[in-house]
Amino acid sequence: MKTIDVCVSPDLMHLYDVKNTAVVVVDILRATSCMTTALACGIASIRPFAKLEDALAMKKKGYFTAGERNGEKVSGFDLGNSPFEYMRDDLKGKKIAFTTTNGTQAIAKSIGAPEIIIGSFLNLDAVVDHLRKTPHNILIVCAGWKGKMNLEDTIFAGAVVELLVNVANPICDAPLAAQHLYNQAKADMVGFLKNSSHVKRLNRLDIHKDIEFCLTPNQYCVLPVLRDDELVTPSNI
Ligand code: 3SL
Repeated sequence: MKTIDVCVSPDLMHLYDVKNTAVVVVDILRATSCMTTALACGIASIRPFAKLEDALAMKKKGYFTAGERNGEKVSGFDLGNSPFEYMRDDLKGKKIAFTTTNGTQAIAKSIGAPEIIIGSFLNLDAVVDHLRKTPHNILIVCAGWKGKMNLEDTIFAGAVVELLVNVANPICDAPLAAQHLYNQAKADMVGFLKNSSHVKRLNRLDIHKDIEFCLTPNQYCVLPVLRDDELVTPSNI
């Protein structure tokens, strides 16, 4: 049976070997929820950048610039990090250069894996269906917050572990802990997370509707995949 593991912070990536591994990058609030929404709503591709200036430089190449630092839209960027911003008709078919405080850093640290996919509650079933079929071992990389773990990404990881229970074997305690957390949280994720650090941070920005949306499972049946430096939703996976 293939194995499943959870890296609770990108700062722990040195402990994991991504060769022969399908990596699922997750930043529930809000980067990977935003990426999922954007691609589901018809954006052609998203190029993730760890550095702000690298994303900004893509403007000259015709890309929309998008993302945040500390939760707020970067000055001079076209778009921020709310999923609702990506539902606009005029963005259909456009390319986006995207950088965020944690989510795109986690993608950068996953480079080298044969498969890098984007997970969120919004596309949970699409992620799980794909992971059932992959021949690779599975690693869920939680973006956390500036090197620290957070509850919402770990709960998502636990949902994946739970849904793959007969297909992938937890290889250490992190996937087991994540699974326990998910089972505690699943009946009321918004309530469970109300005292969590990032929910409190985002509440200060008055974006409660983003939080509720990002915690709603299976809004979209898309699987964003990193191909040639861009996140796309190919039909042949
Ligand atoms: O850190 C990130 O990648 C973001 O998703 C953070 S925020 O939700 O926009 O604050």
